[in-house]
Amino acid sequence: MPQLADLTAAVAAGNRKDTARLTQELLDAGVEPQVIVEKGLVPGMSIIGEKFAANEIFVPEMLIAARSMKGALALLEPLLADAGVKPEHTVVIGTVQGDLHDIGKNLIAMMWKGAGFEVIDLGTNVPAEKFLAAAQEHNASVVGLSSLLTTTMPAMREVVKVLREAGLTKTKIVVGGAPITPTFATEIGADGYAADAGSAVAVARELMGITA
Ligand code: B1M
Repeated sequence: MPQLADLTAAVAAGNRKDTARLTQELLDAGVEPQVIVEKGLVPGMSIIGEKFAANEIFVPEMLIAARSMKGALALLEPLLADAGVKPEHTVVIGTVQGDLHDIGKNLIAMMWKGAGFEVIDLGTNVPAEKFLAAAQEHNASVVGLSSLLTTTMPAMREVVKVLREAGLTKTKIVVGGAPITPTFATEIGADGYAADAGSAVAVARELMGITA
């Protein structure tokens, strides 16, 4: 049986074929999809991030690693997102304006689907007005905002401001992403902060008052 560390190495090497093969082999061996994500794939992206910060690799290598991870996530999505229940709550999610990172956001979307929510994914580089329009159109219970860059944190603040000014009383705002902290979430007036995909489910459920 392959080890999770082999998968981490394949992602970090940007080896799309090996990443997909090892993901499938780990699944076949009975390893939980969430474990594959958290202990196999995500650490590979962390290695990439460290190497980029140290100028050992550049944007093209980050892109290649991201493609490998996305290939693996495509294999895992049906398992992570299959709730088997009729959704009662709609959530809107997107990466804020100026930011093109979507792997973490996609993961949260999959987990929210898996938790039984209807997910409207607005993609990346989403302006505040688009979040507002989608929240109104779909009568969203939650709007989820992702930001991976310190430079796009102000865009997150702007979305919260626009949603608040529009007076959406029912809609809760959940924020997350590598540079986001609970303190920042409180400061900009978000209702919830989640550090990762697992806690994003817990936070959304709590805000919707789902206890069972
Ligand atoms: Co970019 N990038 N990148 N990048 N990139 C980072 C974020 C960086 C930390 C790398 C580094 O320097 N170490 C750095 C940001 C520094 C900073 O602002 N402090 C950085 C930079 C600088 C840049 C560019 C500016 C580089 C350049 O052009 N010079 C550029 C910006 C482009 C833009 O957005 N305008 C850029 C571009 C790219 C690529 C396009 C090449 C590619 C993205 C491909 C894609 O997403 N389709 C990329 C990548 C791959 C990364 C790293 C290596 C990996 C990101 C990732 O996918 N991680 C990243 C370094 C790192 O994160 N260690 C880096 C895996 C993913 C599962 O984790 O997204 O953190 P993450 O999501 C987590 C949590 O954050 C949380 O849960 C997720 C699951 O656990 N979470 C939420 C995320 N959203 C949430 C929402 C929630 C709740 C939780 O509620 C709604």
